Amino acid sequence: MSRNVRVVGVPMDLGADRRGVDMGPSAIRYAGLAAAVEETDRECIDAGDLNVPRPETRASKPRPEDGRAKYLSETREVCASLADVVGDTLAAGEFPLVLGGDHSIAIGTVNGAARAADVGVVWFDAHGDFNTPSTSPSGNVHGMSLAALLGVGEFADTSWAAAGVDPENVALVGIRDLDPEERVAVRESPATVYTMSDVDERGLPAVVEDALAIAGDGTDGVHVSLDMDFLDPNEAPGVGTPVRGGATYREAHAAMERVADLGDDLRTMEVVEVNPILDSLNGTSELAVELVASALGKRILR
Ligand code: Z70
Ligand code: MN
Ligand code: MN
Ligand code: MN
Repeated sequence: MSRNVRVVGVPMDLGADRRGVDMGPSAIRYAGLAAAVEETDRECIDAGDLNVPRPETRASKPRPEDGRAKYLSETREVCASLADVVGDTLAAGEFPLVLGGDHSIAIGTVNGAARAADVGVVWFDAHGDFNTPSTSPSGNVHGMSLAALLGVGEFADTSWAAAGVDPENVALVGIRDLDPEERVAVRESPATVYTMSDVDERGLPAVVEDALAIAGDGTDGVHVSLDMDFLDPNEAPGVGTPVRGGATYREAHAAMERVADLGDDLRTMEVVEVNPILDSLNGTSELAVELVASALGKRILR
């Protein structure tokens, strides 16, 4: 794989309560993203950031038609533009690398990725992001994005799932925090869930190999969605919703090295939920950059 990388920043924090993830794209760039990408023998082109409305300029109370989901219309608009940028980037033969922002942006990335191809998804996260407006305890869309993409519950009648991703081709990895009704939805879904218990039993590389095989089975390519709270808070303190018991530094690198084995079948990637305000000296962004480099094929012996 030697497609040039086009970086798209999405300073989105409409989908999360802990304000600060909107600064993620800047922090990841400051941590040396372009240089790290270029070390993998690709050109790194920066497309800048998409426009995202400031929450202060909008009503935070959900519209009656949105149930408990906050800023759902604004999120839909940003995700529609992101899908266009990702679709155009792929059409131009480049590799879209999307920087969040909160995890609601995956709705845009995956819709763009799936525009001209059949894609599977591997979702690295502490959380399932499988809530719907009626099951969400918080009303935050970043906890609903995978459900939206797969047309779960009330999302079945919406355009969110336009991507047409087959849940059989979706695997979640690193899961350790599910809300009660979310747990039911995720168990009912044909998507495969690898919890941290599976990781403990089998080791992360073996779990990731299975997850990638599920996403790649019969599809044209794989989208990798990396929520930085997949990692343990000791490694990645700069995230909005830290959950103990996550992947270690070395496990996360090993996981991304398996991702790199996909070669050209890795169609798109996004890194989300970096919160520089809660971070320690930008370390979480530095780790995000390292993990992107591993996913793009950087090796210790080169
Ligand atoms: C909770 C909710 C969530 C990410 C937190 C949290 C969801 N299940 N997702 N951080 N990335 O509010 O729905
Ligand atoms: Mn998430
Ligand atoms: Mn998460
Ligand atoms: Mn299929």
